[in-house]
Amino acid sequence: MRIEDIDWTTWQPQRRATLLFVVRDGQVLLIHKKRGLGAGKVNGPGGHLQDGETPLAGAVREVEEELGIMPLGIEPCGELRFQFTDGLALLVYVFRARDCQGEPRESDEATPFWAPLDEIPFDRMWADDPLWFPLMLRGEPFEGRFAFDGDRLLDFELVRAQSA
Ligand code: 6U4
Repeated sequence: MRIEDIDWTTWQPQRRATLLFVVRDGQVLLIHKKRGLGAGKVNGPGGHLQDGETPLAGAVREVEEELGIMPLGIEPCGELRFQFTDGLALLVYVFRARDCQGEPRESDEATPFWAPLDEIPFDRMWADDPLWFPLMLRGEPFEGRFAFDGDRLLDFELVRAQSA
């Protein structure tokens, strides 16, 4: 499956989800994800949106549920559209926060850790992450489209957006 094989004008996500990265003092707050889509991988805290919830509200709720902290100074960074060969169509809203209140703690969904910005463990993350992470860290809005077969990245298109 290639990006140009997908009709993005009619593409509709079955699920909408969030990712939020707290970036502070030269480090980014990541998690070892314990369950759900991407279990076993390193990622940011996040999860799927509830009915009627805005992306920002969902992102804040997920960080609070997974790590027990309140993100502060949140900015939207980008949108990622994933089409999986098994039919899953997923839209992910990415946010960045400049601080957080409270100490991140482990939950049944996630084990948190701070990673120095020059030691981000991309080999344990989704294959698309190294493509857009630098834009997120620089605060440059982006839009990405990705074709996946399981966790194998087949094809992608990544552009800078006017605003996230
Ligand atoms: P809940 O129960 O809402 O926490 P969860 O399984 O975490 O569910 P789900 O299944 O909607 O959420 O999956 C979406 C989560 O997985 C989001 O946090 C984004 C993340 N995710 C999925 N594919 C990804 C990918 N290719 N790259 C990436 N994150 C991805 O960086």
